[in-house]
Amino acid sequence: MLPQTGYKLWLDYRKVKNSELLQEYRNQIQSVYIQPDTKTLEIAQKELSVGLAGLLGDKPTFLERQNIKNAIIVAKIKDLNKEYQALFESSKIEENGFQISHVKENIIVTSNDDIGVLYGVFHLLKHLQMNLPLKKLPIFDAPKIDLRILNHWDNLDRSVERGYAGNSIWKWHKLPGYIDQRYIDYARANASVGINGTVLTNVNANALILTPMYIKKVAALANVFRPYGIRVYLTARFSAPIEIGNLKTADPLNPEVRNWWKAKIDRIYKEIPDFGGFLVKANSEGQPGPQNYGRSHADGANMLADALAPHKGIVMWRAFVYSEHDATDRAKQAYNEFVPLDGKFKENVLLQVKNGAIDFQPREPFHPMFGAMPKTPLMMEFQITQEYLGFSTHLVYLPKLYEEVLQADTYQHGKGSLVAKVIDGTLDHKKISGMAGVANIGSDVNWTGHPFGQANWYGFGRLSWNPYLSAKTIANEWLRMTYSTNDEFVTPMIKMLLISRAAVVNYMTPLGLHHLMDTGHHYGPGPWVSNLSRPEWNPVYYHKADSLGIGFDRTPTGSNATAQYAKPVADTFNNLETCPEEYLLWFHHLPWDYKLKNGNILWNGLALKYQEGVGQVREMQSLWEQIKPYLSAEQYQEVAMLLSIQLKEAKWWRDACMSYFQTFSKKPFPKGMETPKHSLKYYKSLKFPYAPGIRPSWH
Ligand code: BDP
Repeated sequence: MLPQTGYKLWLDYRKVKNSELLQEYRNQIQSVYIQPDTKTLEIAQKELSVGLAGLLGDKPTFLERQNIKNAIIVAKIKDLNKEYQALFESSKIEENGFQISHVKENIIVTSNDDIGVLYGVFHLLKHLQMNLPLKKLPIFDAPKIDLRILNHWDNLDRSVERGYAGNSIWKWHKLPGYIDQRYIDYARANASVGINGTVLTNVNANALILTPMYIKKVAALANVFRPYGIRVYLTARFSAPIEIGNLKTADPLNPEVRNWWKAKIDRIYKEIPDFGGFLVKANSEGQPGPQNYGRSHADGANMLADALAPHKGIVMWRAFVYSEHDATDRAKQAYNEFVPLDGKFKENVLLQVKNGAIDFQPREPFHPMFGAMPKTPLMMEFQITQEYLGFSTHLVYLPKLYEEVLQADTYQHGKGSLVAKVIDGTLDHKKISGMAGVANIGSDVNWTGHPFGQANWYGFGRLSWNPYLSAKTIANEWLRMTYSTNDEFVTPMIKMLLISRAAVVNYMTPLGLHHLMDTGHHYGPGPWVSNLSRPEWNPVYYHKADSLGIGFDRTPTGSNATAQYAKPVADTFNNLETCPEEYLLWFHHLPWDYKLKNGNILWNGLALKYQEGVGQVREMQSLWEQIKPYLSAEQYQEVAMLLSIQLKEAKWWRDACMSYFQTFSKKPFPKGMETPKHSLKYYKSLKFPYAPGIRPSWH
């Protein structure tokens, strides 16, 4: 038997073990009707063939007629037999939505469009993979968010910024002639969770991707992805007209610049008729942008939007901006910059906003822009790759983080104005909606480095389809599809996934601390770092520890960042009685002997939170031991090794941070916290010059 490499992701289609259920499936769905008259339906047919063969042990029979019994009938509504059509026409299936129902001893998978049919097929296969009884049908489902997009921070030299799973999967040098099987498997995996777009290149963009040679390569990828319902997008470097167009300026109001982009975009659409559009990082961390010419973000975005509009392309303009020339709290800067522009963007512009106002920390309160731009479609940007979360070494189940943000209440229009409703566009009746995830995918055999990183890709896809799903539901699906349907396996594993996010928050940045990571690579702790050129790149900027206490005062006595939230939210955060303790030091600077809700003083409470994080990793280890019998030796061993590194590093975080903070608090470690093994000097001396994921120039 080949070792389980993880390459097949959640689409392993293992044979159903329960013999009664297997019999039920075999009796009812051994044959299939599908007319593969489009590429998408061909893919659906192939998936059914592979999936049913795996799950039932025998290849299904494909039939030519619909008047059959005990079969799966897969077709668009308009291609169903008249008698079936009548049943589905009235059910008003939305675009790319599907319905799976029992009709006259058959199971019908249908939709108005091919992609909806393909999604339905994947959904039916998931139902079987999870070993659910067929009587649990019918199922109606449709995506609640229009754009469900992966962002690859992949460079043309195949390095991946913040990538921890090997090189980029895009083999630019061999494209367009050579189509790697990975492209197909990637598209298939994405389609299985409803992801319908991919930005192929890094937000720190390279203008060369827009040259004819590269556009041909992009077109080849677009051709692979099209039948899977996936559109291709690129990052646009704002200064491209200068760099590859020989113009003297990239001023968005300059007619020559506008013409250059128009011609460039028209050319792209000649090669890629369904090109999705651009993702742009402008005037952020050294990237060029409209402000270089005294223009606003709206001027820049609208210029591209105008050129894309005739082709139905869109602009995703990133709101991740902050400036070293701006002395205001970094957490306030994006809001200050963009909220006054609400209503000024063209219809095909979305602002892409990170989940929190700083930068993909283990925990951040939701970004205040989410409650503040009723006239502009706001896309969520989550990070799937674990830049600040232990790379692909630590097991951290991110849907828990995503769920927390999506369920947060902005109070924009009173109670119940959830971030999820901002994102799916329902809160202010937006015409277009989107969610982006910074991919954790690379050339590693198992795609994501840590085998459990796959759950984060899967979970992002599911939440971009339906932002109201619970992290627990998603964990249950992924575990059953990927590993085993045995409850004795699934129950402890759900527990492990759900505590993993709390664990990382506790052992890295508890009680609202943030950005304590060491320089450049962002891997281990570096709370002492204070020597970087930009103040807001230094951890000391964020924790503000001193002899009196610790934390960032963002209330009206401090930076007043809380004023960017709706009043009920601001009031909750401002008031120490009501501020959730998980955000305490995000919003307040408090004395070391401040009394926490459980009666501990802050210093002791902080230490015990770090300790709790370490304890949670131990708990994850013991849960992993418990499910050993359900795994192959390799599967068990791989994660067991990673968990023991995670434990070691959780202790490292605790010991380094607490030893450093102790230089201010001057208090002893409380009972219950294990004593650090090394001196602060030792922790400060640790260096990781070749940690993965950073730009070569930063080494
Ligand atoms: C930060 C990363 C940096 C990215 C930046 C961004 O450290 O590599 O370029 O975000 O999102 O988290 O633009």
